[in-house]
Amino acid sequence: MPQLIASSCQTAIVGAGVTGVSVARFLAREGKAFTLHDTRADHPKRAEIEREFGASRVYFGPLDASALGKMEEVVVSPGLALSTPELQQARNAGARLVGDIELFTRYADAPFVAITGSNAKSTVTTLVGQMAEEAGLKVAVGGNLGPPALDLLSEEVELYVLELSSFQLETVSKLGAKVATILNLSADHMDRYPDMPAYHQAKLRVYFGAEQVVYNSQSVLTQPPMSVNAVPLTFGGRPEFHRFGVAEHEGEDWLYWQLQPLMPASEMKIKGRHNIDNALAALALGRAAGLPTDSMLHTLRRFTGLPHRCEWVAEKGGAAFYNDSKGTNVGAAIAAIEGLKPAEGKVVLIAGGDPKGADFKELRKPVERCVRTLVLIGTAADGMAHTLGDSTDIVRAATMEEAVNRAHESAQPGDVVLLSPACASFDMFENYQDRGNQFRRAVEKLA
Ligand code: UMA
Ligand code: ADP
Repeated sequence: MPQLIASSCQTAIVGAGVTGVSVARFLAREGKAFTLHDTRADHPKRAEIEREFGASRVYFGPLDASALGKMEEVVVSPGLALSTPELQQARNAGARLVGDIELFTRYADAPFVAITGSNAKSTVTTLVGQMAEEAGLKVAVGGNLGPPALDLLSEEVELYVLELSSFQLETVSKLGAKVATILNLSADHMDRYPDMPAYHQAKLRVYFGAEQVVYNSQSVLTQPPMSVNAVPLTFGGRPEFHRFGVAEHEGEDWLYWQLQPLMPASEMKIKGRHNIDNALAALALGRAAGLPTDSMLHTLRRFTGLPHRCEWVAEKGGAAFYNDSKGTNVGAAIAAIEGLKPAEGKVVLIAGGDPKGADFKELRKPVERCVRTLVLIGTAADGMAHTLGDSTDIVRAATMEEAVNRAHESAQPGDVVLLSPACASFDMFENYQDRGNQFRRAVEKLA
């Protein structure tokens, strides 16, 4: 049915999820007219949203391309691909397609740090936020993690720290961050992008208009495509000029700034090689944002990590159980397996779920090397068994409780039992938190 929209309205918001609702509230506060659209006729919060914004400007069900095409601007939510035919038709008719991050850049007065990557975004974003707070700044942290960007806007804020997904970056033109980074790049969201170059292109947009850039010295794909005025800082690998690196000093691994040892990695509470990289990335971002080294190191010593990221849960029968439910792609699972593999024992891995178009063959080597038994759950189980079947022993489980029981039976004293699914959770669980919580409960039930 054609949507009759008042001609005075020049902005449409597409998507009535967390982002769309935050955009609508922001525009309402600014006294701007808008319409709000969502393709889901059965949107779980439909009644609530109609009540809040008025049923006459909220549209649920198929998008009306001609109504959207009459708008000056269409604010598209990250969960909806820009290739959606109605959005393309609207663009061809002259509407500008933007996202909430583009609106944020128009209204934010304080500088912001922009952090993207396939993995470690939330950990590094949280660390940089805590470092800024420790340094006494009024800081606001959000974006893909936690509160949507527009909800952070305040005149009081002195520094914003934003976690940005590739979906959010697709709709920014000239982001203009004070500091921008791609932390790492490995395949993810291959159900949304035609190929890796397309996913990479979206990530590279984080560097557009940045004053200062930080990238991963070990990954050429994280390098900015254009030159910037300031010398780029890098992180990871051997100590080097303009780099936060890692090297042995006094018999153990130390974090370094250039050629100067800063602190032993063992003083951090977060464990695994990947978390050393995360600490180095946060130091580089903090330095580029002007934070003092002392308060950054103090934060690193205190930070205990985020829930569901390589989180220690319990020790049962001599095996340590770790919840890495946020390990939702192959790169994350590899980092967790290699980071948590005990020197003597092996890893019993619980993996599987919604595969998001992933190819699991990169898991073969780490699984062969480190995994005693692979317990498979969810939609991806067949595909993973097909790709990894000859790399280790495979067991199937229908529920998280069964998976934990099978893993427990197989684990030897000194092993690590790790939930790092390399997949999204939506086929069996509400979200990754629900999956991690079910894992924890099942572990706690073990004798
Ligand atoms: N959808 C429709 N029709 C619509 C609009 C959305 O079917 O018209 C569907 C989408 O396909 C998706 C779901 O609704 O399955 C939610 O989409 P959304 O764009 O409304 O999402 P929001 O609720 O606004 O949440 C988004 C981020 N979600 C996505 O990018 C899918 C949240 O990140 C983010 O916290 C929030 O904005 C605030 O910034 C979540 C996420 O999973 C945690 N992100 C991905 C990731 O981290 O891998 C990128
Ligand atoms: P994101 O927000 O990008 O998903 P998180 O900080 O939430 O990142 O971490 C998600 C998962 O990524 C972790 O549970 C872990 O499995 C993996 N991970 C963390 N740090 C790294 C890293 N430096 N490189 C690769 N994988 C990592």
